Amino acid sequence: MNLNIDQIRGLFPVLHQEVHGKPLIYFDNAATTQKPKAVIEALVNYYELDNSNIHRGAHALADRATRYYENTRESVRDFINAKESAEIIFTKGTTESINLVALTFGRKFIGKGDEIIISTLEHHSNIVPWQMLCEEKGAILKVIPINEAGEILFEEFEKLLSPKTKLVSIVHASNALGTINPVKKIIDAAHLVGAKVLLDGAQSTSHLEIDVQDLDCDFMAFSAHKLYGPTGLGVLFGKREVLEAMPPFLGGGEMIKEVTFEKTTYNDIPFKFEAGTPNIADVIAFKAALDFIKNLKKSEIKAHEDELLAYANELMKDIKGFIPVGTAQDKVSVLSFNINQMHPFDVGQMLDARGIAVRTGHHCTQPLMKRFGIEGTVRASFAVYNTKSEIEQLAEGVARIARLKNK
Ligand code: C6P
Repeated sequence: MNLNIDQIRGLFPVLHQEVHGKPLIYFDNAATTQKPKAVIEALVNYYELDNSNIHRGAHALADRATRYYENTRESVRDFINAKESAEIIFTKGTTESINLVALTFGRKFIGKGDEIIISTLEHHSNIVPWQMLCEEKGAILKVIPINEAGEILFEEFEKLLSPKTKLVSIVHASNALGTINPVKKIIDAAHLVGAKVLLDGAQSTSHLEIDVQDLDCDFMAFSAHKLYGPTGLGVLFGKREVLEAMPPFLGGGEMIKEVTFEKTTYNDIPFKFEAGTPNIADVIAFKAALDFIKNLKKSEIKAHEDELLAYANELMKDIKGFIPVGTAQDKVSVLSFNINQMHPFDVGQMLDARGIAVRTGHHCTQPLMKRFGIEGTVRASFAVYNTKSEIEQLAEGVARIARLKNK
């Protein structure tokens, strides 16, 4: 089956507008994807028909809202093939999911002299929480180096592993370069020394089939807003036995079984990690995003995006002054580049004037930019609703901007 991209575009109201008098070309999908009508309608329906607090009301609206909320949990379980929906915790996003692990698992199980391994490719969200934990506990942060293409050096990773390694926290697909890490191999090697593994799935979940049972990761963190879903919502997957061994994250309503002034007993997972009234509306609407992806099939989405990336590379490679950054063999649809002697922000502004939305800068990966000796890049990231004709317009824009500089 070939995807009908025109039909898919019809489902995204935001795409049909002009910016600076030009039709919008949205290539900032790694920052956040646009939302299909079904997601927007689910939000409106919830507030118009079902708005109610969940898990505690004795009335029809509360029952309905609770059922829809838990339906999404089941959809997420299915989406990543977790064993049970109790292993799915709703958070504010990837950032909060990673911090949750650092502040609960990390505080309990990582101590002085223990080691945490991350990679050069990490987003700040997967660096800073571990630095904070290391500072607090006297633990040590180790970093896997990468090659010029932006691929981790697996042999170097193996050298870093030891019985002192308590956690490997690694990005599945890089937001800045698109590199897909060999996570299955990484997880297997980490488990051999008894370390747990957290996957940062912020950029992989919208492009790649995810099976957490097959991967055997202990944790996976991702955000709904990069998956055609609402902002302010994320997921932490954790294996039951690991989640059960962890202390709670925030204290408050919902995460308890019984409270007395002397002692509190905690609720079962996943509720132990969901204190307070959660982001009910966005959780409910997220199901529509997951259904959208499921209906199209991930493999079809990936095939279309791969084709767009290959076409972009083909059109750009001969542009004088075009410098690709991140040329890994295995990539998601991220094209990061610079134009000789131009500041990425200036390039971004000139593309914006043509209606083309890209992201510029360090992409919250400053150590990675430093590794390449650059301040930042221009990043065009593609989603299922992008077209070859949009890629042609990007290439034409880049060629014109590069010519201006070369004059
Ligand atoms: N990257 C980008 O433009 P939040 O903000 O919590 O939803 O996701 C954080 C995050 C963590 N890891 C990776 C690999 C990411 O790409 C992101 C978000 C966006 O690249 C915003 S900086």
